[in-house]
Amino acid sequence: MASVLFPWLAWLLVSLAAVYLLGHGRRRGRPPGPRPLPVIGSLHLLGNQPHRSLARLAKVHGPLMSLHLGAVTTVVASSPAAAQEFLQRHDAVFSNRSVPDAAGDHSRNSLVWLPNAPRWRALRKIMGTELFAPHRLDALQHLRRDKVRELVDHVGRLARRGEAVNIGRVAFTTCVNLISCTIFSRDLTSLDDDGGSGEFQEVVTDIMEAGGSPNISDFFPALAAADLQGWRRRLGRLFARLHRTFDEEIDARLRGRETGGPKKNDFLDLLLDAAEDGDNTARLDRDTLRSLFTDLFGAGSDTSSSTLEWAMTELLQSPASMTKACDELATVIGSKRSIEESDIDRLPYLQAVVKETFRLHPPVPLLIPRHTKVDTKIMGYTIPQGSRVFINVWAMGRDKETWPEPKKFMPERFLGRTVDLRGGDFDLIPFGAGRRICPGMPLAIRMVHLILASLLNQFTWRLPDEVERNGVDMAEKFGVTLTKAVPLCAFATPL
Ligand code: HEM
Ligand SMILES: *[C@@H]1O[C@H](CO)[C@@H](O)[C@H](O)[C@H]1NC(C)=O
Ligand SMILES: CC(=O)N[C@H]1CO[C@H](CO)[C@@H](O)[C@@H]1O
Repeated sequence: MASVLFPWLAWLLVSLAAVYLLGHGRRRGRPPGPRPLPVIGSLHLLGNQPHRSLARLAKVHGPLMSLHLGAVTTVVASSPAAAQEFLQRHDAVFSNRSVPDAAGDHSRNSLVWLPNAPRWRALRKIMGTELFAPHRLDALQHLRRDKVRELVDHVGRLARRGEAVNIGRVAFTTCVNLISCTIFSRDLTSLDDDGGSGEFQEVVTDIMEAGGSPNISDFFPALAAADLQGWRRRLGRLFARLHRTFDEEIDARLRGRETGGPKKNDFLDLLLDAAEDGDNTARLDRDTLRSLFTDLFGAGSDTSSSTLEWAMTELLQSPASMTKACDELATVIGSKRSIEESDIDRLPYLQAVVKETFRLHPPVPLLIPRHTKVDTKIMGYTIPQGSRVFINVWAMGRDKETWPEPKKFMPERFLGRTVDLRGGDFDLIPFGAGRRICPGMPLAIRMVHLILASLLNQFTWRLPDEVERNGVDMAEKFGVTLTKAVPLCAFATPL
């Protein structure tokens, strides 16, 4: 019997090995993934909702998967355990970015794209110990309080005129102004002047969209110099417009300082002070300031306002949660008083609403891509040098292993258990984790809670009738930020 079977078995083994070697020869030891096509690899599987397609692929290939996107090996982590490997255990190895071609010159001075080297570390240090330190944020909170009062007044005016409120739009303007108060002690846009803020919003959303769109140059680095689709040129123009605005602020402040004007102790003053200090590692020249401000507005405004729009969208479709959030505010604050940033600690249900919103609608669904120059072993697989690494927090938020009834908006799930959203708990990492964690997180957390609480504490909200009947269109638009494709408009009634 054995003699009959042997040649057949041998043939089977040899051919299996051949298939294996031909198909996977270049990917031995790498995380599993879809079989690539010639040239494009698996690009055709990505579509225009990459976070969703990658989540579907991860269901087949597992929480640590690798795929060829064009000429670039791309590794995707889709579970808390896999994310932890990259962002905690091997954080140092993966703390460089994979820089999209469209970033162009901007990446040379940008906190977001600079590699983990002394200059980036010096800039991060200024962020952590100066700009976003709690005492600094506290010192400027009166400016943010004024901006939120303006928002409430503006919504009140719209309510009296019977006009619907475009939540994303007003939230965006308010977030931009909260950030610009914190940086420049001044507004950059206004709620009433639709033209001006419209333009600023357009520039920032264009930058976010262009920055997030998968582009030929990023999958075929050899073609990047040609900038085939013109994204680098287009973004270059958008950046130039922002830089003009920032230059005006910086020049005016420098003139003021020369003539001995009073210090404002906002971010700009702190940065100008730091620039005058001897230590030059951060190299705070004009180009760097421009890039830094571009980063802060770019990374801070769309992300925060999109969170607010999704939070309101979910609450408007979940009356029980809306009632609980409003009852909590009525009990703890009362509609007579405006919310302070220090009140947030006393609003556990509101915090749960924000966490639940981050779980279902993480503003940065794949985090910002990491990159490594060395081969690294993770979960028994080899992550080859040169890989681009995505952490699919969108998939993690909807995984039924971690979250019972994952599709349901249910803030209560966060009441019984303590889940930290600041990078300490890998189940929920909307801000990333490790060395590259979002440095603006302390400001973002204040802004989002403050604005949401103020909108809920002063008004009751309802959807337009036809939307109430047909349901809210929940479609997403993928970019660096995952925004709502159809803007949410709702009617407010003052309490
Ligand atoms: C809801 C609001 C926000 C969310 C969800 C968010 C999320 C993120 C995420 C996921 C990253 C990448 C982290 C990683 O790679 O592990 C990031 C990076 C960054 N964020 Fe935020 N962010 C928000 C608001 C802000 C604000 C308000 C600012 C500043 C004003 C800001 C400034 C930055 C900067 C400068 C980086 C790059 C850091 C680096 O590469 O070293 N973000 N953010
Ligand atoms: C990160 O980038 C820097 C500068 O390009 C390089 O020196 C360093 O080796 C990189 N680190 C890793 C782990 O890839
Ligand atoms: C190849 C590719 O996906 N190109 C994209 C580059 O970015 C723009 C902006 O969203 C997309 O429209 C292109 O399809």
